[in-house]
Amino acid sequence: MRRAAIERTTAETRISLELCLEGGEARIATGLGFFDHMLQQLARHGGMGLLLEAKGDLHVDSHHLVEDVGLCLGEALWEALGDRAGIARWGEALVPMDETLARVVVDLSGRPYCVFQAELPSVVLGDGFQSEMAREFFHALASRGRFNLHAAVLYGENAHHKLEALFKGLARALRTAVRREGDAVPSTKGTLTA
Ligand SMILES: [Mn+2]
Repeated sequence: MRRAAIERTTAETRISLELCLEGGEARIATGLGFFDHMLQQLARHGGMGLLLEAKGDLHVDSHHLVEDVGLCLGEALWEALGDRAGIARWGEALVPMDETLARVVVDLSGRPYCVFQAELPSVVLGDGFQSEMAREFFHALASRGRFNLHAAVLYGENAHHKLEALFKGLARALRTAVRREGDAVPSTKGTLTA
């Protein structure tokens, strides 16, 4: 089973996370209902098991918590993938949600890079999730997960739809990329972790 557990405590957040790439239960509590909803999408449609408890300084705003969860999830993904032997490596998804269409493409290359293109209105969703934080989450995830992540909303109107389509796209793209197809490390360089 490819899995990893991360514990991270700072003056701003306290996070406990377990990720299993072979699936499993999703129990997610971040204190932000909308963020929980997005991470549930990621786990369910990504075929991942995800146990996450996160507490943060939400009285400041959602920035520290959302970014730090992204960092921890990225670190867990990096660890769970191990030597990456046999993985598909690339994954892509086009996900519509009503009037919105999102495109997410990943390369589990060992190289961090995030391109995030979405015109999002500056709004608060649910009990404190700022729409701007989606970009921070995607950047943190790609940075600590050391992979290329290109996420774009091609068109759409509703902020909830745009964000949900992005998270579902991320889920489907990762699900494809982490899938085992053989035994060899998929790189002419011979490694995806050096
Ligand atoms: Mn929804």
